[in-house]
Amino acid sequence: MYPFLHRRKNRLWIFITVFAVVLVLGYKQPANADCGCSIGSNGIYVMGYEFSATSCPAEPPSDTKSYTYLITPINCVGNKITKFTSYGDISGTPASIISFYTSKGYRILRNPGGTHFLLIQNGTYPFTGSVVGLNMAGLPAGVYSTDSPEKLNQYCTQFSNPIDQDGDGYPDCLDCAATDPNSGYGCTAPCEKERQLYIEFCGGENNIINWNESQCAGMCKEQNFGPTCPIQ
Ligand SMILES: [Ca+2]
Repeated sequence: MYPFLHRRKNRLWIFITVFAVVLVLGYKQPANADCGCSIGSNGIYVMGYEFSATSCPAEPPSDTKSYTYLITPINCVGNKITKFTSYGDISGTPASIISFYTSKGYRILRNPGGTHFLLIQNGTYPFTGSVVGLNMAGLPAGVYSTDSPEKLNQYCTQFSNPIDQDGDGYPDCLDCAATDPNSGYGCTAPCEKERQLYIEFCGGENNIINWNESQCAGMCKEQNFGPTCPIQ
């Protein structure tokens, strides 16, 4: 057998094996189930504020970089974080916002980059329900995250920038699959492996984009490779 063909056959088996493993392990629940809430035992549905930065996080992320944030008062309506009205915007660093609002008693849920905050009210009429799966009852002022911190990359109510191509609330720069509305977090590693293997098998990304069937050896039936891993 020609060494080239032998190598190609080995690659085919590696491809099939890894694809099967990725399919089994890489399946994720749709990300759109997030931005959820529930009302607590005191019946208070007024939650506080959502702050959504109008630009992407600094690289590397920094809590001392200044952003402009849209301010949205939010309520919990029908188990969804819902816009109540608009308050315009504010400029500041993640550090300054955290410092100011914790001093006012707020419980702050933040994304890793510091571009998205949910400020949950406390005091006389505290919100005691859950926010993105986190139970707020009795929680003191402070900074909190969720079990998967990237869940909080999903903006819940309003924003126009950064761009969100698939409309799932995760801006492109915070979305692990920017053209798949069912994937917003938790898919980077398996998707990237799957994508790289696909590109390698087909002898380069151009062969996929231009759909070179002989290079792809009959393995690649669609330009978009599976529901969670589009070629971007
Ligand atoms: Ca998105």
